[in-house]
Amino acid sequence: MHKIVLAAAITLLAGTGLAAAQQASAMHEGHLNQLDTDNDGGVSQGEYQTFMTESFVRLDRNGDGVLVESEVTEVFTPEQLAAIDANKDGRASRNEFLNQVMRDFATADRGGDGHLK
Ligand SMILES: [Ca+2]
Ligand SMILES: [Ca+2]
Ligand SMILES: [Ca+2]
Repeated sequence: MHKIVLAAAITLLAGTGLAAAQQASAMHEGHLNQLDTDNDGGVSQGEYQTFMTESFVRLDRNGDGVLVESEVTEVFTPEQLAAIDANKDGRASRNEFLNQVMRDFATADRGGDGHLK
């Protein structure tokens, strides 16, 4: 479950917007290359955070700075949204979203060097 947000964002990047949950294990080299904006062969925390911030903006259709279920119905299940919604107010703020995705980054960064390769 820890890769849910990354998988959903990659789905957004790919332009499908559907079936993110089914693609939770689909983080392969081609996706990482798209996040690797300086082409150094790895995805740094900064590259990851930049990408995820852009993803948040794309998801937040009404631009109010929070994601509600109707905005993310195509990429998150209600359970996934609840996992992001740390303060349980029914909405995922930008900080809650970024906290979750940076935890995902740390989990995925098995080498602990701050880069995903
Ligand atoms: Ca890079
Ligand atoms: Ca919104
Ligand atoms: Ca919240």
